[in-house]
Amino acid sequence: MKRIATIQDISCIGKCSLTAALPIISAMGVETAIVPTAVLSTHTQFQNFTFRDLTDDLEPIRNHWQSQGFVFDAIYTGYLGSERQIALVEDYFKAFKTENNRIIVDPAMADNGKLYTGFDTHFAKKMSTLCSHADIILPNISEACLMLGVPYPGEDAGEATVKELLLRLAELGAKTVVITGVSFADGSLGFLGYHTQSNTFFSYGTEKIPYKSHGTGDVFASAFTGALVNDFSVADALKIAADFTCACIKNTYEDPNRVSYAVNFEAEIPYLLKLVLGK
Ligand code: PXL
Repeated sequence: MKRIATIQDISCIGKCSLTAALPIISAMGVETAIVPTAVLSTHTQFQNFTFRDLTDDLEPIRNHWQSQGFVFDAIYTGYLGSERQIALVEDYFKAFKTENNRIIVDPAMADNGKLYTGFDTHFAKKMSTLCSHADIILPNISEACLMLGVPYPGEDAGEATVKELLLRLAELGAKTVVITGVSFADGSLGFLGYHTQSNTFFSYGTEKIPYKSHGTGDVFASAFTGALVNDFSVADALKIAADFTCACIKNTYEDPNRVSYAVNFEAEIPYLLKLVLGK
């Protein structure tokens, strides 16, 4: 069985980070080893959330895993709580990167041009160094701009602007850079990416649902990781992730009991498996 390691927080309520990654990647038939970086009562979009910092556990967990000789088909990181955590995650990359596996970094730290509570521009710069060690990075437009230190052009930034961001992100060093949440001229919403080795752009859009849900970046990155480890190409794994995420947002939008702080990804897991098994 394939196995990945994912390093991010546990938000007890909010269906993001590990509470999205673990069920989604496991459902795709991939063992999902987790490194919880913190335990929060909710994600940080709520007021007065609790935060149990687990930074001191990161090094002992890595040491123990190394002593046992564990290997991983991918290492996927999402929300990280501090610059120190980013440095400790770089040690995981050094310890577990092989010629045959891939590092996926989703620099989850901002949306709509604003950093999440608790982060500053220095943190964003540090996140860009983590991205430089990745094979594939998955920022949204806000995260891309914050890592590059350029002004935020808004969610409706045109393709030309996003392509410029991609070229600058590519200079950080990842093999494939992808910006998510891109609005296309035909009215669709999706991703625009750039393969550095072949110097080529690629893109994909799905129906734009008039609803913004929290945690969709984590759902996208998790489905992408699961599909990639299931031997889909980067481009096809990204399409699966986009189709699944779109279905999750649509499901949430159509749910009369929806909550704004979480996305209904569970209901669409059967659809995700159809996408993966139908290859
Ligand atoms: O979905 C990204 C995310 C993950 N983890 C925590 C968050 C957020 C976004 O707000 O607060 C703790």
